[in-house]
Amino acid sequence: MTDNQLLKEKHVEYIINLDKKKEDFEYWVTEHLRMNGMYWGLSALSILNSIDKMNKEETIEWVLSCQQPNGGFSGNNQHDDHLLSTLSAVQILLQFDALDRLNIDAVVDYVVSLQQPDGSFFGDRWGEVDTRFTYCAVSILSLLNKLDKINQDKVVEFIGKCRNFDGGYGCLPGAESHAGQTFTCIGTLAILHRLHEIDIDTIGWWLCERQLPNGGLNGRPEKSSDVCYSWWVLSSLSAIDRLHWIDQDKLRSYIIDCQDQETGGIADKPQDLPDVFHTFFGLCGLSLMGYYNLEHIDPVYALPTKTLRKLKHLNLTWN
Ligand code: GRG
Ligand code: ZN
Repeated sequence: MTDNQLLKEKHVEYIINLDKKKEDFEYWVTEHLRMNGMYWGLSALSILNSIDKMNKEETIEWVLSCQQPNGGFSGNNQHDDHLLSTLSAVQILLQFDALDRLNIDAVVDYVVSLQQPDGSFFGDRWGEVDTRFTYCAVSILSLLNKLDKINQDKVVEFIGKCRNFDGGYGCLPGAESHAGQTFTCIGTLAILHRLHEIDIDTIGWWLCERQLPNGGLNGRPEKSSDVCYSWWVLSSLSAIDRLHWIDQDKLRSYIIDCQDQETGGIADKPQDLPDVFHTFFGLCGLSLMGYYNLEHIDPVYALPTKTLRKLKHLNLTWN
């Protein structure tokens, strides 16, 4: 147990040192996910108002070097393109104010080519379908002001098929409700300004029932709490204006207890080892709840609100 202190400086240290841990096993097993990792780390620094601690030019060059001939981005050099890494690449460039250096038309063609007749999206050329990929596609096109290039009604129709009786959403039609997938579906509907078409109170209840007696949130019934649901659940509640349906002070204490007092960083559960994914999403949760004077993160785009406000074409109705 700790007092309620957020170890801001230690978390900044933890993140900027991640790229120096090249002797670690974990560094190499996550090598193909470097683009996602870079987005989590950079965005965590943004929330902590320390984005200047990152080597801007070197990072931009590396991101641009991962754009493939088909327009999509890979997770690292010598890997294959995917919608997941393409969204992270756009999110990184946007935070560095470097979208003008991106071959936007190629990205848009890539995303558009992955939409299927039923409105769903493949994640890449290999044809896996998942509501995560729908969210990535819609977020990318919205950030680039190119949503008119896809069939948005079909997207909404497909998302509707992934909704379950409990109000939550799965990765495919008929799949179990999961908070992560619920974020992707609520986020997609929010971006397309179609949230008013769903039953907000039913999904609100399912989401707030994710809080456990220890204050943490789980991702579906009977599962244990995990800090990353402080994003997947809380962002969804925030987008539907139901953040006050959970006990925020108890969640704050849970996240604080997951900090590593020595190395900095936040873990999935108290006493576990920290990682950049849970560090970012733990900070996101605290930011959404308005604690510690953190930079505000947008619950739908998972980017700092101040960054999004520079994009005049966006209409952030949920903030
Ligand atoms: C820009 C924030 C952002 C996201 C991009 C990748 C993506 C779009 C969304 C991922 C949504 C998702 C499915 C999140 C859940 C991740 C997670 C913790 C999965 C663990 O699932 P299980 O079944 O864990 O291993 P539980 O907690 O259910 O035991
Ligand atoms: Zn987790």
